[in-house]
Amino acid sequence: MTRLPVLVVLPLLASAAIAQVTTFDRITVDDTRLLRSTLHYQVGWLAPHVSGSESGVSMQYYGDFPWTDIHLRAFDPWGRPTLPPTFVATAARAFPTPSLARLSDRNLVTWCDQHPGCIPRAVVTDLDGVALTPVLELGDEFKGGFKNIVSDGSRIGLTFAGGADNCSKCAILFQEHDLLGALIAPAVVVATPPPFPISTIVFNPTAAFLPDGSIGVLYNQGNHGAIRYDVRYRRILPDQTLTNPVVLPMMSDTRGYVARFLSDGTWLIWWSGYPDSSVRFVRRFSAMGEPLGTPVQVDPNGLPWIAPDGRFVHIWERNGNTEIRLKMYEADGSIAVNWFDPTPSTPNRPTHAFPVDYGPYFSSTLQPGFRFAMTWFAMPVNQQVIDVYWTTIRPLIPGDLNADGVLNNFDIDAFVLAKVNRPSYHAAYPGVPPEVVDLLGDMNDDGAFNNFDIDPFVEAILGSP
Ligand SMILES: [Ca+2]
Ligand SMILES: [Ca+2]
Repeated sequence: MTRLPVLVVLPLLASAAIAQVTTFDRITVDDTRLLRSTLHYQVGWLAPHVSGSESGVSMQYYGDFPWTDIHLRAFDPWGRPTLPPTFVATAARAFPTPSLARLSDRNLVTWCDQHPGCIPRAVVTDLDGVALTPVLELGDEFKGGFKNIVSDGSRIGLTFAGGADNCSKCAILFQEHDLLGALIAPAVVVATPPPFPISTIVFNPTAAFLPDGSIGVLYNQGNHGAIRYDVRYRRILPDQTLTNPVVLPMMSDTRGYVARFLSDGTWLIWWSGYPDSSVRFVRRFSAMGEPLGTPVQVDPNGLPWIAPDGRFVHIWERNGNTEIRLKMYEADGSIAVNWFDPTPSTPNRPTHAFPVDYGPYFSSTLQPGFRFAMTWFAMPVNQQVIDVYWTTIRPLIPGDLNADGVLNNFDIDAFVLAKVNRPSYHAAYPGVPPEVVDLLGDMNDDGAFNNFDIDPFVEAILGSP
């Protein structure tokens, strides 16, 4: 999803004066109702990178010229800002590639600093953006970049695709830190390519802390000339020794693979096929790297974001990157919501008006329960101010007035309270945005929450698990 920040050539007029109010609306795709929230503002900032956890989503980005000041913002799961633009640190050079990890109670703000190559630096902050550490050097021997940041709640793991002498695809490394960034153990070299053929490379690592105390690391290895790559898997045992590499039963093209270790203790791996690069698959694998089930073919368009519950979203920049489309999948690979445009149209901006050369630039994350969050630029041609949007999409479950993601008996009291005494409802459910109550209570889909919704609510409750 990364894209070179070519937008910098444009004058960025700081005009943050417009009110920043999150608005909510409902969109319907086939028979699925979705709740969308939108925050729109106009500022000069670049290279956003977002990361989510159960507690919400944080965004790391660079402020106005010269684009060395690193800032944070944060949002609750409804898309409302919880942290205004907050300065964190200054990088030594402009556009140090951001890579953020939001944990349950803190942010690991990382960037790839200085030329040539990359010196990985980081600051740990709390969720209010207050730095808990000075700027940390995460090691300068890698000359590569972080590819993946993971945490089990007590440790932070970083994978690098790097190597000596500024070689970006010569080694896969993993190193482990505590929650304040202190190194726990020296970096482990997980993979280096064999000396022959010379064009063999290793890259694209993904790691996870496994339930048995070991660390699983996936990576691509293959021939750069033939653009065919294995996906390999090794585990780092608690004594820092490595298991033998397992070659997983798949071959990928240049798009490689995308993987996530799920909360049920399995890997979900998505890959782009080889030699037929027009096909994409997902498949489950055990924590040991054993294939489970059979590969499921998914849409050939887009790249996936995988949530910890195994649900995933294909994100497709269609028509020469002028449109953003989403398609949502259940954890078994079946389609949950077909392609739709998540971007709202505004009076100032015709839908999909991305100038082809400049956008859209966006970064996104997916949390369990199909909670998708995305920041994106929309920049109509000839307009000298960058419109920035924060858009969230989540299933709109009619009747789920306690907003726990399911409709059941526990919603009865909340439904009645919302219907008969709205102030008491807001007091009892302060986490639910007042603007979405009428959307949640509209059982019969007529655009209003009123007495005609009572019977459909009762019917839905009787039919619920
Ligand atoms: Ca509920
Ligand atoms: Ca209604």
